[in-house]
Parts: sequence; C-alpha cells; structure tokens
Amino acid sequence: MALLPFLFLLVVYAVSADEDAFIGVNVGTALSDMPSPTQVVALLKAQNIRHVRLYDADQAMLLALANTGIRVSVSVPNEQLLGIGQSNATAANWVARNVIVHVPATNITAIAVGSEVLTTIPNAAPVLVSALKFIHSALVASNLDGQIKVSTPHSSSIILDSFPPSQAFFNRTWDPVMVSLLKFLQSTGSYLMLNVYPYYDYMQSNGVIPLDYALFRPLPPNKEAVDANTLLHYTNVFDAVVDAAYFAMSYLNFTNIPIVVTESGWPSEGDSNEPYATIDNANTYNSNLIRHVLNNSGTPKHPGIAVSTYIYELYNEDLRTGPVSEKKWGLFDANGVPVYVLHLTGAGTVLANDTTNQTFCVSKEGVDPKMLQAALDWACGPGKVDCSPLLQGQPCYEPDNVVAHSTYAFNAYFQEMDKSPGTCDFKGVATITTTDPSYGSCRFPGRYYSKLLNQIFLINIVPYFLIFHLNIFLSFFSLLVF
Ligand SMILES: *[C@@H]1O[C@H](CO)[C@@H](O)[C@H](O)[C@H]1NC(C)=O
Ligand SMILES: *[C@@H]1O[C@H](CO)[C@@H](O)[C@H](O)[C@H]1NC(C)=O
Ligand SMILES: *[C@@H]1O[C@H](CO)[C@@H](O)[C@H](O)[C@H]1NC(C)=O
Ligand SMILES: *[C@@H]1O[C@H](CO)[C@@H](O)[C@H](O)[C@H]1NC(C)=O
Ligand SMILES: *[C@@H]1O[C@H](CO)[C@@H](O)[C@H](O)[C@H]1NC(C)=O
Ligand SMILES: *[C@@H]1O[C@H](CO)[C@@H](O)[C@H](O)[C@H]1NC(C)=O
Ligand SMILES: CC(=O)N[C@H]1CO[C@H](CO)[C@@H](O)[C@@H]1O
Repeated sequence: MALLPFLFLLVVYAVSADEDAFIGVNVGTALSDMPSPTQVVALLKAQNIRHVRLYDADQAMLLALANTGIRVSVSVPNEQLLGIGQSNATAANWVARNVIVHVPATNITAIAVGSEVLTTIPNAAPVLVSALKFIHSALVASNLDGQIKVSTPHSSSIILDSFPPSQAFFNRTWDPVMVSLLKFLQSTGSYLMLNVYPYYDYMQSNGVIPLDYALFRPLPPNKEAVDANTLLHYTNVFDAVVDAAYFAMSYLNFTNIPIVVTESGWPSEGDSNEPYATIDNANTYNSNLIRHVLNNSGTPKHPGIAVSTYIYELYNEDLRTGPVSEKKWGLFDANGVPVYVLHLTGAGTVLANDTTNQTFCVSKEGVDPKMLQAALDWACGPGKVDCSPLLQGQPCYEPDNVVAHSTYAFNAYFQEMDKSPGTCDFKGVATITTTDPSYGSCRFPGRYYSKLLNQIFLINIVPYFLIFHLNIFLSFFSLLVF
C-alpha cells in the first residue's frame, strides 16, 4: 500500500512541466540571394524570434548570432555523420571547431546530430547513437553538457500505427537503435526531436482527414477524433502525432523523455497537384501552431507539458528542388518581407510582423539636380552602394533621371547603415519617409537591404519529406469519426 502514492507521483511527474514552451524557426539557406548572416539576425531580432535551428554550424552565422540572446540549435549535417559516428576524435574536433569557439557569446543550446537519419540515410543508422555519444562526451570534457543537449531529429514516419495514438510504435526495424537512443536521451536529460507535418498527413489522406483537423481549426464535437483506448479527444493532427510519439516511447518503456518538434509548417504555394498549399492555409496553420504551442496546453496525453516547436521555415528557399511547394515553406522572402502577415494578436510575442516603423530614405523634392548627382556619385562610389540595379536594362533604370536614381541609392545606403542617425542626409538633399518608394519590379526593401551576394553558402541538406502511413489515419477516421 505504501508504494502506491509513490508510484502515482512517478506517473504524474513522468515528463516534467517546469519549462514554458517556445517557438523557434528553422533557417534553411538554399536561396539564390541568401541574406548575409547580419541581415538574417536583423530579421530575427525585428521579428522577436528568440530560438533558431541551423542545419549546419556555419561560422559566420554563429558569429552574427553572438551576444544577441538568441538560442541556437546547431546541426551535424548528414554527410558528416559517418565520420563522427566512427571516431571519437573526429567528434571532439567537430565540437571544438563548431561549438566551443562560439560559446558562451553565442548561446548554443542543442546539437542536432544528423537529420531524419533512419529514413534518409539508413546505412548510417548503426553509428547514429555512437555519434551522439561521442559529441556528448566532447561536451562533458568541456563542461558544456549541462547547457547543450544532444539529440537527433526524426521523421514522424518512423512511428507506425500512429492512429489512434495509444497504439503507436516505432518501426520495429529500428528498435535496437531506438532503445539505445532513448537510453542516451534519458540518461543525458535530453529530448526526442521530431518533425511533424500535418500538411503531408492531410494531403495523403484523400480527404479522410478533415482540413480543419490539420489546421487546428475548431471541429464540432462529433467530428473530434477519440482514441478508443484512452478516451482522449484529439482536436488536431499535430497533437495526435506528438502523442503517438509519446506512446511509441512508452511502448519501449521510456516514459520521461520530453519532445521538441524540430520542424513543422505549411507551404504557401504549390503546383496544381498541391491545391492546399495556399497562403491562407499556411497562415492559418502557422498562426494556430504558434498560439497552440505558446499556450503551454501540451497534448491530451501530457497536458501542460511543453512541446516547443521550430517552424519550418524562415525563408522561402528558391533553390530547393522537387514540387513547387518545396520552395514555399518560408515565412519571409529573401528581402525579409513577410510572405503573409500572421494572425497573431498581442505585441511582443514572436513574429510580431510589425511594419509600422518601416522607414525609407528618399531624395528631397525641388533640390538642385547637380547636388543630387554629386550625392548619387558619392553613394555609388565611396559609399559602396551596389548601384547595379540602376544600370540600363536593370529593374530600377527607369525612370532614368537623377531624382529616381538618387532615391534608390540613398535608401540603399541608409538601410546598409542600419538607418543610423545622419545616414539619410547627403548634405541636406535626402529625407526619411515611411512611404515605400518601390515601383514595378524595382523594390526598396525597408527593413533589410539585400545585397547581391557573391558569397557561397553551404546549401543544407534538409531531408526529403517522408512517406507517411496514412492507411492508419484512414482506418482511424473511418472507425472513430465517420
Ligand atoms: C542561454 O539559453 C539558456 C536556455 O534558454 C538560458 O537558460 C540561458 O540563460 C541563456 N544564456 C544566456 C547567456 O543568455
Ligand atoms: C572521447 O573523447 C572524450 C573527449 O572528447 C573523452 O572524454 C572520452 O573519454 C572519449 N571516449 C572514448 C570512448 O574514447
Ligand atoms: C520499417 O523500416 C524499414 C527499413 O527502413 C522499411 O523497409 C519498412 O518499410 C518500414 N516499415 C513500414 C511499415 O513502414
Ligand atoms: C517493458 O516493461 C515491461 C514490464 O516490466 C516488460 O514486460 C517489457 O518486456 C518491457 N518492454 C521492453 C521493450 O523493454
Ligand atoms: C489555452 O489553454 C487553455 C487551458 O490550458 C485552454 O482552455 C484554451 O482553450 C487554450 N487556448 C488555445 C488558443 O489553445
Ligand atoms: C515605432 O517607433 C517609435 C519611435 O521611435 C517608438 O516609440 C514605437 O515604440 C515604435 N513602435 C513599434 C511597434 O516598435
Ligand atoms: C503581433 C502583431 O503585431 N500582429 C499584427 C500583424 O499584422 C496584422 C496586420 O497588419 C495586425 O492586425 C496584427 O495585429
């Protein structure tokens, strides 16, 4: 008898609730005009994004993130996994070069070792856990293991029979790897990293999953999915997938490992086979996701337990191959202009989308054209503005006059200088305005001036998404909902 209250406590505190959930954003870099690290960080700050995940450990990006307070999850790219998983020294070297040199100035809080390894490069599965252990022991040696967690993001397609969630289990092919991984996560106080894409679940369900259920929209009670084993009610796909992962872990007797969703999102555009990739749906999904996560409501299985989530993703990545939607998961375009304005209320939260204080620098009306020309020459010369868009045939050539051209150059300089005081003057011929002077294809970015970069960035390998197991969704819904 005396044991009972103790067991009860154990169950209640199985997954601890002492932290608030956060929203982070993934920063993919497959853009033809990838903004510079400074510009990326300016966007993160302006949008109040306090957590990011990088797909590598790019040095320039980590330097730009220094002393910003932004929490950073770095990644060991898949192509480096085999080397690291086979050699403790290689792992220690990776940590030394990519982590130790940056902390504490850059607040690195997690290392994601590989990405969807079991489903994208299964040949590396045998060394996956060694890779995590080697990376971890290098952190221990530097006394950083307390502040930096080590884990590896999984595709949710490794969870089979996801619906109802109480019957979910990991694909048994991976049991030996998963057991050893979960032991590692448990013993190091880390978390399971999971990528959750209700968009694909919905797309592949052929209409069986209601769109509202994928988008977190309210469902009539008789349409809510009920797990017959637990009687838990599911009002959205996201929670159901996260709970399926909790159940799959408990099936292997691991009940105290929290979950962080490393990727979730919705594309804003697609080709004719992707009719649900729309701006409205993307906005609805991401807005509701942010509210849901920040509300700390947890999931039906673990109410109140934080499920922090990184939105996929910051930028539309035009260089990604595959269907149109692959390029359209971003919240912003390369200039930092929002693809859509999230339906979020309350200032000060993440993704404030505040454009009210957008300012531009333009040439004053009625000033001496010779003075404008001199200022223009200075801006494009010593001022180091990239004036190539003003050349014949380029988007800002027309109208070909000194007023229009100097406005372009003045603004470019002003944005480059982070709008610091005195940088929109040009001996009195320039002035600040809140009206966007852009016209046609000549864009005047207000917040971020996107230089034409010749820098070459590592193009990350974000794994290809996932084959889901929707037959299970189908049977779940046909049994329980319809
Ligand atoms: C780094 O992030 C952790 C986790 O959010 C936080 O507890 C810590 O205070 C941060 N450190 C700094 C220096 O901001
Ligand atoms: C691996 O390297 C770390 C230092 O990075 C060391 O503390 C640990 O003992 C090594 N482990 C093995 C198995 O060699
Ligand atoms: C389980 O994983 C193995 C190895 O990747 C794969 O061949 C198999 O199709 C998966 N099983 C299911 C039901 O998806
Ligand atoms: C989980 O624990 C139960 C009860 O102790 C045991 O019967 C079962 O074999 C364990 N399962 C695994 C996968 O270890
Ligand atoms: C926030 O959580 C509370 C309970 O914790 C719940 O009643 C409320 O509906 C939630 N709001 C949203 C928007 O999810
Ligand atoms: C806009 O700028 C003004 C003046 O600098 C400032 O007082 C105000 O707080 C800013 N508004 C926002 C939403 O940042
Ligand atoms: C948080 C926030 O400021 N959200 C705003 C985003 O933009 C829309 C439209 O401009 C506003 O209505 C929101 O309040």
